[in-house]
Amino acid sequence: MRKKLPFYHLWLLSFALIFGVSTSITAQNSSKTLTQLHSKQALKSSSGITQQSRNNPSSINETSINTADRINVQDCDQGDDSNGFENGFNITAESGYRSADDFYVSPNESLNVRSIVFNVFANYPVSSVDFNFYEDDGGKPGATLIASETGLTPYAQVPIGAAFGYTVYAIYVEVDFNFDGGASGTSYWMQPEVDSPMAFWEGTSAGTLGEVIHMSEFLGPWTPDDDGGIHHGVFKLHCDVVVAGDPICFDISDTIEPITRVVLANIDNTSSAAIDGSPALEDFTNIQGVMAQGISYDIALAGNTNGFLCYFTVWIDWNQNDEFEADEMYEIGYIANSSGTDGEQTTGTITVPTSAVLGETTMRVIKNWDTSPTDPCGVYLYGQGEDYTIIVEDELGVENQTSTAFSYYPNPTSGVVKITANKEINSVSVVNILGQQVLVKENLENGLVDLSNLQIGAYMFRVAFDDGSIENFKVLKE
Ligand SMILES: [Ca+2]
Ligand SMILES: [Ca+2]
Ligand SMILES: [Ca+2]
Repeated sequence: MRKKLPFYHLWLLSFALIFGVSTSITAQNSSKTLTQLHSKQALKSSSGITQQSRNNPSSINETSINTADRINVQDCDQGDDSNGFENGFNITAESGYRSADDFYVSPNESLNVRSIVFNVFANYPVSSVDFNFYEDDGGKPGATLIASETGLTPYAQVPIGAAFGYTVYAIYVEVDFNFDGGASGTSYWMQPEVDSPMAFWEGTSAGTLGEVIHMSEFLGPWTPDDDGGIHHGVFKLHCDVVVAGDPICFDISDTIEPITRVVLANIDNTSSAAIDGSPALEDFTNIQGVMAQGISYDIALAGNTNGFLCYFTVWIDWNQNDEFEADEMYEIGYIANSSGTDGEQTTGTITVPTSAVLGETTMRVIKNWDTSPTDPCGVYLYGQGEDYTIIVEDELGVENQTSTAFSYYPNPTSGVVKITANKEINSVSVVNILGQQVLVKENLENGLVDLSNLQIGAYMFRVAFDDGSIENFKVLKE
């Protein structure tokens, strides 16, 4: 099993503390480790997850500081930006590890920091934040603690992405610290700690502000980050209390186990079955499905389950308010041990509400390991999302276009039922009152279904048309 459990992390943490397992901590038993995330895994992540293509409204995308221009920089808003969640450095309180990064106050300036924003990999929002500040001692944190604040409650923790099996949060903390630049400018070191089962400060190799992250293990000496000595912490120091950015909507934090086929109405879309071979949220909004108010449609979904059991849920924004609400959600079902190309599928029915707003709207399909997804904007460990466009049409308009003219007779019948429709019938299935399917017809000759071999009783007919619509009716066999 690969389910992540907080106590598992705590156990590992204890293990690490007792046995001194360097700084590398197994984040989850799917063989991922996060430390200091190893470079190899950082590479795997950057190749597997297309960070650039993702809508990543990171709040930390403001002005970055060029250290060469330090004398003239604005001290407010300094810090380094996210670079696609390359790496993480342990800042879990009481983990035995400390991570610190530096900032700078210009000569004859006093920097009043009123909010600090920093990016953290964690499973959940953190409970509280501590900040310790040290003087600079020749390019590393000095021994003297010059300022400290503990037990701070963030005023916002915004999910902005996912990596290494964790959600990435932009954490916003209101503070009131003053730092003096002195006559010739001064560097200081900020050491954040967070109360969390496991949390890592995002590091970027594209950072430019001052020195790289320095680490100290079990109160030992400070040394440059032990994953190459190239990573700066992702944070910003602000001289006002900044407004939190928008959260990301949907992501996969560990492995993209893809949706491989979606069949609904006139949509029949096949996509890559390769693990980590397509984006977490695949954009198929150029594909338009046409559905009519009040009509029911069969849906069939397939995917690569990577040897596990995966559930599918579909949302359609019927009221076109750009949100997927609970009454717009369809939990379709699950498949297990499917390659995504073996024909395994889960099926269901989606009935367009008669109140659905006419015109263009969005459908999201989410596949998730182990549990049926119920959050259209969630960050999931294993799976994929796909977005499509749905055109909602007026029921009358569709009937005028396609002239359903659907009928069946005789009813009751002693043998044959004749079905007529002005559109192509794909299949007919007949189910008895016990719910057992007793008859399936793929190719109807003259629309005739013969019940003469069946027992007397009531039967439910389900007629699926080539355009994806369906008709259900009951026939009595005498
Ligand atoms: Ca730095
Ligand atoms: Ca896909
Ligand atoms: Ca909606």
